[in-house]
Amino acid sequence: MAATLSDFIEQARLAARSVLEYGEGLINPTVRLGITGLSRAGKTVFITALVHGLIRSGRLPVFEALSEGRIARARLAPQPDDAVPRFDYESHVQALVADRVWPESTRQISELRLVVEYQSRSGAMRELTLDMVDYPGEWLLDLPLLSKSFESWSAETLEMSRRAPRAQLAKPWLTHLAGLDGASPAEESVAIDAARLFTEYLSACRSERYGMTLLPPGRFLMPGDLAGSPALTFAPLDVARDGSPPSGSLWAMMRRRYESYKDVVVRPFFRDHFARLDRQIVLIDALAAFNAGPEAVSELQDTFRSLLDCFEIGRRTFLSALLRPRADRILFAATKADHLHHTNHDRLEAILGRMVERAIARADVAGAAVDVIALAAVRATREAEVRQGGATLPCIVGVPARGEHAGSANHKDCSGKMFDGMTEVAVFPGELPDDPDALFAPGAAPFRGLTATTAEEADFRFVAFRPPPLETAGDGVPALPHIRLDRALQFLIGDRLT
Ligand SMILES: Nc1nc2c(ncn2[C@@H]2O[C@H](COP(=O)(O)OP(=O)(O)O)[C@@H](O)[C@H]2O)c(=O)[nH]1
Ligand SMILES: [Mg+2]
Repeated sequence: MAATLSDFIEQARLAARSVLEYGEGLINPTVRLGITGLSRAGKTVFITALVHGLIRSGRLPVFEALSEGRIARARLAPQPDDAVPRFDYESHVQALVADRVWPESTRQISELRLVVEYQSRSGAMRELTLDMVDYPGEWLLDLPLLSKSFESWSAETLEMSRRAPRAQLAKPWLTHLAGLDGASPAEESVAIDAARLFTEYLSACRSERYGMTLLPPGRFLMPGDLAGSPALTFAPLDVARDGSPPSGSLWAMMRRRYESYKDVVVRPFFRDHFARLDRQIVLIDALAAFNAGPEAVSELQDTFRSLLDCFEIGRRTFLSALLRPRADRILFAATKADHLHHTNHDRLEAILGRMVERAIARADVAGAAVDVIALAAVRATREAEVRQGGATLPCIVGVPARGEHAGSANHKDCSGKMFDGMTEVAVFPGELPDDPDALFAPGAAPFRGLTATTAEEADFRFVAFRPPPLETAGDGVPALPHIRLDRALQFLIGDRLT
């Protein structure tokens, strides 16, 4: 990418702040942890469970500082950024623990500071400040746009829209596009129509049935206060990759707005948030992809690639020698593993590992440690073996949320039934393939999801459960049950507490 003046200004600002933050870091060791994921991936639940676990000393045996008894106390403290909303920890805990409902969803960035008082392995008392930043994964997936021209972004987006199952969803937009001439005079009403049809296509791809995940520009699906502004009123055009637009043309207008989107949305996000992260966890609802079908699962693999590209782009484009190395640990976590029997947790992890392996080989995120994990920040289910027609099915037991439907892949007794939100049931969610290669073999269609069939016929059906009652930890402190939350914590901050 050619460096522009705004990139240089960006770098200078980043460098100045980095020096400042570095100075503060010497006095007060601080880890800035980014928690990202597409909407509904489980960010709010993850942060709430993590903070609850640390403040209440939950059951976290793999998290060494805690299991070795070296954490004296963890407490919330005022956050460093005045202009970022505070993560509403208290309400979220109230919802989860007292009301046993999932916290309400939020769609903006938020921040929370936690101070951990601990004893180092050498015996000295120390403090680690943990700043957690919760931001939409959609914004992260915008970073690759920084290195793409309007023309190459258009070409890539068009190419993708012609593949199954996107092609059928893209029809109205593509039909409109076929009638457009990029060289014709710019007209606002044409841009508005194109942007609307393009946005409708993106939002159809994201639906539960199709479960597509690679849908930039992120703000088209989450416009916030930019809704209706010119920076969001553009769409790809069918123009030459290396061409340039006649002045005053529709093409010139679309290109200018695409560049504005980068200036107004993507660069500030990069500068103010992404470039300052020391550690990163990316939460992924892989089970939503399994609900949708093999196409969604295979798209997840492309999404990983794009995510790893983001970290690579960060290093290549913006970081100068003055900046301390950032995001030196990246954890990809499949959330809601409690929707599976434990025999499937390892399979889920193996599938993710396989997806990331390819992505890492390509993205070359030199210098950062990358790992994958299947976890449930809050475990809403127990396990049970259920006998059915001579076979034993590995089931999970929980209270399905009110209004959820069971599919035929679930336990026979409740097929097609609607749940009341009070009754505990055993369900069989389906089994993940034990050989990840089977999923990604060319032309393989190893299972049926919502994309191809009905909920009743689909091979997987992950119903939503209500949050669980509290468990009591060894010392009588009530704790939220989880799966591998302690392993995630150990990877993300364990080394900073030694
Ligand atoms: N069973 C289970 N469900 C979860 C878990 N985490 C999230 N969920 C479900 O996913 C939904 C979205 O989670 P949330 O944290 O709000 O997602 P966010 O949009 O990424 O902040 C919740 O309302 C829950 O239904 C988990 O650990 N276990
Ligand atoms: Mg949230």
